[in-house]
Amino acid sequence: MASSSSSSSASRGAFIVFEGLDRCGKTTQVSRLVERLEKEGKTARLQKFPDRTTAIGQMIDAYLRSKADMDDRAIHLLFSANRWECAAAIRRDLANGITIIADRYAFSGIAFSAAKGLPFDFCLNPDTALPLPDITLYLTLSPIIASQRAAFGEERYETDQMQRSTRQQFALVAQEVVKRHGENRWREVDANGGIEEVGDRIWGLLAPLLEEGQGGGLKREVGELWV
Ligand code: Z5A
Ligand code: MG
Repeated sequence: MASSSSSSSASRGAFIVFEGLDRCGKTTQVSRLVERLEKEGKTARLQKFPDRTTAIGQMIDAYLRSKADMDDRAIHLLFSANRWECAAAIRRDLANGITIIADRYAFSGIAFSAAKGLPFDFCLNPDTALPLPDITLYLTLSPIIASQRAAFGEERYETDQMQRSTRQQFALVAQEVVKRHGENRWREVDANGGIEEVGDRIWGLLAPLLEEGQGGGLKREVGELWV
């Protein structure tokens, strides 16, 4: 799942998160970005959330595939715990100059659980002080196109009602990120169009951050989410 290699760079890696509703193309774009960065001589690692390979991740996987039921708060906390068990490795790799590209993060955690009716603050709090992404790219796609893409509807949250309500919650999450961490930390990307076209949009948006990193500008500490 992960792609990585070592780095001799003195500046830290960038922490880039992809978010968005189902089938908007996150996994496709995350994989392409890791490849493109490595071709350009940067070191990068893909981190998927949920990370279904850990013991906690396997419980989440069973829940998502409707093989197990769980209390809404309990599953929410497991998604958060799944991020916490990866947090030290993310900080370590960033410090070693490796760019981390995350396929979903705490923002999905809030949006999906709040869409089920849990209080927004309850959904936000367990992730407080996780590594703060340098930028989150929120991919937007027409719901009709998303629902026509391969495998939509196989997992628990893949219903029109849930997607609509999650979209509303993502808008509130975006406001919270901008309020607490500034507008540069959250960027919307139009995910309509071909894979390459969307990839070029993403590359264009990331250029300032990646150039800053190459120039040694990413020496500032990795922040703490919501702090
Ligand atoms: N969840 C949660 O509740 N709480 C949390 O804290 C977290 C997650 C972290 C599983 O996530 C569920 O977990 C998810 C949120 C919840 N719920 N739902 N529903 P996941 O990340 O494992 O889900 P996934 O299975 O990877 O699906 P996805 O992420 O929704 O899809 P995607 O990554 O955005 O899309 P894709 O796999 O890149 O592309 C989908 C298809 O479209 C594929 O056939 C591609 O080849 C095609 N594609 C991609 N881009 C294009 C373009 N541009 N044109 C045409 N076709 C394209
Ligand atoms: Mg995906």
